[in-house]
Amino acid sequence: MPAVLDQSTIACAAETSEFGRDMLACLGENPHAISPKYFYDAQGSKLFDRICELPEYYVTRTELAIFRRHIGEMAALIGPEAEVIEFGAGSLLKARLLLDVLEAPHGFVAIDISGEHLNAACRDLQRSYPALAVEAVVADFTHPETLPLGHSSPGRRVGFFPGSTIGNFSPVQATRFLVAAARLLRGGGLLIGVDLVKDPALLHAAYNDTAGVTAAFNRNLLVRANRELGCNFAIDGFRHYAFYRPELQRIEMHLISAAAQQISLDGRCFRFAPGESIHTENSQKYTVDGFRALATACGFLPRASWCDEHGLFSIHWLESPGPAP
Ligand code: AVI
Repeated sequence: MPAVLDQSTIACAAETSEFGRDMLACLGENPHAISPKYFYDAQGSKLFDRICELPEYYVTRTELAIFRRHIGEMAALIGPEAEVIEFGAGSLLKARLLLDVLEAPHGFVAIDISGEHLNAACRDLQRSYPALAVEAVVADFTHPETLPLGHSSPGRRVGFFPGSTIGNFSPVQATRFLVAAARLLRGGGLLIGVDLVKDPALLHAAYNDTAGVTAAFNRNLLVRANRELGCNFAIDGFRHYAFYRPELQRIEMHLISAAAQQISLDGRCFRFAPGESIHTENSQKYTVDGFRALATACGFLPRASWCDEHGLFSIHWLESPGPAP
């Protein structure tokens, strides 16, 4: 993407890019909503890394503590010569914890839509584990049924999906993902991190940090739309708003228009009234039993679940019965 776009290139980007089409749909519909996947440009990924370090954001450090404590049991359940497939690739820190204790892992495949980040992370991993077959697959991991994966391992195929990213899927997307993953991982299983229902005050703090990093992460969507699509969002004209909906067991993130304003995209003009919202993310929280029931309905056999002592976060080992595909 060139640093400065002329108007015809921008109009074209709005029409032809997936982000452009989705933003047009978002602005044109009421209520306005867009997928949280558009948060993660280079700046959004950096802001998310900062969120993971925040004192209020318990998710990352709690999941890491559970991994560190129980990784031996997890590795024993997975067994020898596994081929590990990570859905989405962050720093691969959690994958390293697993690879360090697995018995003779056969291969590691990381799947992510962002090729640049993925390739760098995989090169690093290969340097640390020279005997391991490391592969980077640039693809949309939210659709496991479309992944171009051959099966070469003598051991089990094991999906690895930490971070509670499944919480950012809608209930329909989560079900579709788990059904497709159960098929892909038949004969093996899925090790998955899932955030839990908890005191709403803790959730509120985690998504409304005092340093304002989550607010910047939310607003970065508008910065990205201005840069890539030629929109004219006044970044300060939208307020970060995150709250817990107990009846749906989810955090919702919104951007709220502070005043009446007009947003243009692709030669069209969209009016925002004061208080009007763009719904940017859901973060679903589960109970341990609720998530195990969902996994079972999608074709998995939940074999083990681990939590921290405060019941904030859970990790599940779900087996997928039957012969490998
Ligand atoms: C990536 N995902 C699990 C994060 C979450 O907690 O839902 C994204 C996030 N949104 C705001 N803070 C963090």
